[in-house]
Amino acid sequence: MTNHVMQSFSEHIQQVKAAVDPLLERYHYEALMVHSGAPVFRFMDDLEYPFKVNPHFNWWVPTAVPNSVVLYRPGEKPHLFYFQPVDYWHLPPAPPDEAWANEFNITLIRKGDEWREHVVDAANLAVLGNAPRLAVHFTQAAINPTALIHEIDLCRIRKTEYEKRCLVEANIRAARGHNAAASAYAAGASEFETHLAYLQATSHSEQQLPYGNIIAQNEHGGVLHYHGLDRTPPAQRHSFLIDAGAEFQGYAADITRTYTPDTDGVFCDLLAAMETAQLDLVDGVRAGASYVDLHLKAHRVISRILRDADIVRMNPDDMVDQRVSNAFYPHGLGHYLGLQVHDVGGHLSDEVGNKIERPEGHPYLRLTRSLAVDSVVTIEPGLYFIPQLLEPLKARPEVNSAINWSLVESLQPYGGIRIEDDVLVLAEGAPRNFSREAFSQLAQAQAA
Ligand SMILES: [Mn+2]
Repeated sequence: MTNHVMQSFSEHIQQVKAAVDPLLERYHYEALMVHSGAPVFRFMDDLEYPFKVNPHFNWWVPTAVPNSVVLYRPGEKPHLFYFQPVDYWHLPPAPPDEAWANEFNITLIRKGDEWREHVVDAANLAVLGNAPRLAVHFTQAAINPTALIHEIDLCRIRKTEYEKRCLVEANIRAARGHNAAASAYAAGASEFETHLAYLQATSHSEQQLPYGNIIAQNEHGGVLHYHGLDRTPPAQRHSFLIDAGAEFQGYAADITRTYTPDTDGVFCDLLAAMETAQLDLVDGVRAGASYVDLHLKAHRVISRILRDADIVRMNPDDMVDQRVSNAFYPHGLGHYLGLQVHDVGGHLSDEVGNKIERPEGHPYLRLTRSLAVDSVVTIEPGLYFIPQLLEPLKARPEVNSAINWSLVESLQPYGGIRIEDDVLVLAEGAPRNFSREAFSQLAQAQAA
């Protein structure tokens, strides 16, 4: 493990405890139990789906181990029941790493439910997890109580120093992959070959990626979650969109870049304009700023780009008001990032049980809160030429006549543009851009 990151782990655990203590008191729980999750088997099969750890467990323990439990009573050292079976079929989890083991009292358990005999006082216990066996041991009310989870999720929005360092490492790892993918594309690779180059450079197996790579050439860039991975490159190469991440101790990076082999022309101009727009939107990530406002600003900026490129001959504000920009930019500006790629809390109100609704006409916006110091968000504006979304505009005579359809058709083979960075909200001034920092760190290392 990276020393520099783990130096801040002890402080992280103290902060997690300090966040959880008042919540347990408020809701009258004597203790919190977090289960890491159980493997899920395929239907009528003895093969498991790839194991994904309960992020609530990962918030406490920096490793993805199944059938394990953290039991925490305020004022005490958290107790970790760590699953290490005697198993000659599978590689058992490695012993707890000394870099974090000191923060816990640790009992190694050999069987799935062995922690149960140690968790005696179940009456005032809050249990977080989704292992089916939890329902055998606890009442429905004890498992995943919604008010407590709401409040814990609010805590998880603000990242500790340890979490920031994990996100930095994840970004460096992802940037390595992106550089390799860009080189592969420049050398004429197919989507599939580019994907393999990405895995090699990040040293991730497919299952370790925080989300499935989106590696899209030409019109595939206009399929928002494209996972096709064509084995042969297209005869004519117009564009390359890659949305791919990496993880570090459970924390995710989520980066998107778009390239074209063209050296001039409308798509080149659009790409340059979107790069400028994205950086400007990143600069708007300030403590206290409304993410909804930032998302709506993205609509205005993209509308201006559409007008300047002579794609839509309309006033940019009218484009936004009449939802024309939604046909070119049909997703949200981004989301929280952390242990989950689309991290928790995006719509939570500070008032427990309430949510902050999305603005009308923007059903895919994943974040509606104002930005708090130490929260991490993605900024990922996009501009696409998606036939299913553009076609309905033809039925609106005034909009139809404002669109330069021949130009739109010439751009459809390019699919689209998305540029995405991972950004930390600072107390004052412009944010920290983990993704751009990662790319420049790698460029400097290469130059040295
Ligand atoms: Mn994203």
